[in-house]
Amino acid sequence: MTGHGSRTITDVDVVVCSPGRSYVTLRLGTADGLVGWGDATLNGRELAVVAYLRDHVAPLLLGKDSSRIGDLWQYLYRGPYWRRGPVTMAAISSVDQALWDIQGKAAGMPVFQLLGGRARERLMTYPHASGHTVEDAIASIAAKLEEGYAAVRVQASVPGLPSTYGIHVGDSRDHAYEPAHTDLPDEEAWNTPLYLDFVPKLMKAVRDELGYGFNLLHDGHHRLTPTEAAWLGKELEPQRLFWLEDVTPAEDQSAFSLIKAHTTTPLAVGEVFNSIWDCQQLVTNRWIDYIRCATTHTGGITHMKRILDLADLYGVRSGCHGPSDVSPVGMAANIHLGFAVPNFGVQEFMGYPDAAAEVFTTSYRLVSGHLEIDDTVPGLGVEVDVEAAERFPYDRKYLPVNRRLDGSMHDW
Ligand code: CS2
Ligand code: MG
Repeated sequence: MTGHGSRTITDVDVVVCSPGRSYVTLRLGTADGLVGWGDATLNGRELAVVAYLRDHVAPLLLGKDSSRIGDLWQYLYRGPYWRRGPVTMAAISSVDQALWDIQGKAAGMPVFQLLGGRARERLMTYPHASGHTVEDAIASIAAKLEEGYAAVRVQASVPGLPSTYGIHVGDSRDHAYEPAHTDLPDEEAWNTPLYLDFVPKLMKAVRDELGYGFNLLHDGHHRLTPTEAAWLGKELEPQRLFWLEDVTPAEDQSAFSLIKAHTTTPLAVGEVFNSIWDCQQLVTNRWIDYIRCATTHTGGITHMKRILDLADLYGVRSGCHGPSDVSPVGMAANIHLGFAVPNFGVQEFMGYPDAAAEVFTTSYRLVSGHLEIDDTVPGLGVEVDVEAAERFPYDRKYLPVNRRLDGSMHDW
């Protein structure tokens, strides 16, 4: 639908910057001067989404009515013949977020008000704790609990492997810590027996030392077979985890039927999903407990709301992906949903490099390990300083790849 009114989209820009991490941010402007921001960051493949937006989406948006959020979503999803996939869906997500941002600004309301209004005072948040030894990992969790967090994810170096993904170097508040992001992919080594031997010992030591008064999480990064995952879930039952994440690659959704049949450890998955169809069997068969999709990669607020509504019918709660490679704009979209939906579970919040704060300012803030939001700021509440962004030109980085000890490729 072409728009002729004040809400007509008159300009479309894509801002690419790397203030410590790389971010792709869509800017939509309307005839009446409103500006909406959307996150289109696809870690390690950023420029593919930039091209999709600039070359194929921007021409379609100019002249459209920005208030028709649902119809524009359908237009971008059904229109191009080719559906889904991370590049397409990250692009659609950013348009959708920017349109909700504009809608909120036009209404003078924060987006969560448009989604049904505040359902809770603050969001439980989990950070990453890690260590090269069990003792270091426990100290890292203890420091997070001291800060007020009620939930903590823990990873530790697997003895016998030269390196383990997700372990911080230096101060864990230094978000340059993911040593993983390099000019060409690092090669990491993987060995399942060593991992399966270690993780139950790690989790038992954590509970023995720190007790059961907080929510404990662990991420498997898609590295086990369904049978191995079922064994690990059973083994960890005495440690009463909040969740065990990404135990196996989830292209094969039915693999989770086997895992779920064998363990009461709650399961979370979905950070690499990009549509409701990736979640459908997992949710409707009750094979998972938490759905991890991020608003940035799963079609924006419009589509995430549908996923979370479907999930709620089956007792599945949200646990939106929130690493530092989802930008503060995408994080805000997760947070507005989190404040409004009935089935909020937890919000991952890994934090951002200090330089990111020069580019993005937010109306949400972290207070004692929980997220709060300012009721008075309309839209998504994130402003982007484009001049500051220019000080941080795009810097291509890769995640590591993962090889078994015999040299063959393993899952991420
Ligand atoms: C991780 C991420 O946050 C998580 O749960 O799995 O750190 C992930 O490795 C990165 O987002 C990859 O882009
Ligand atoms: Mg993960």
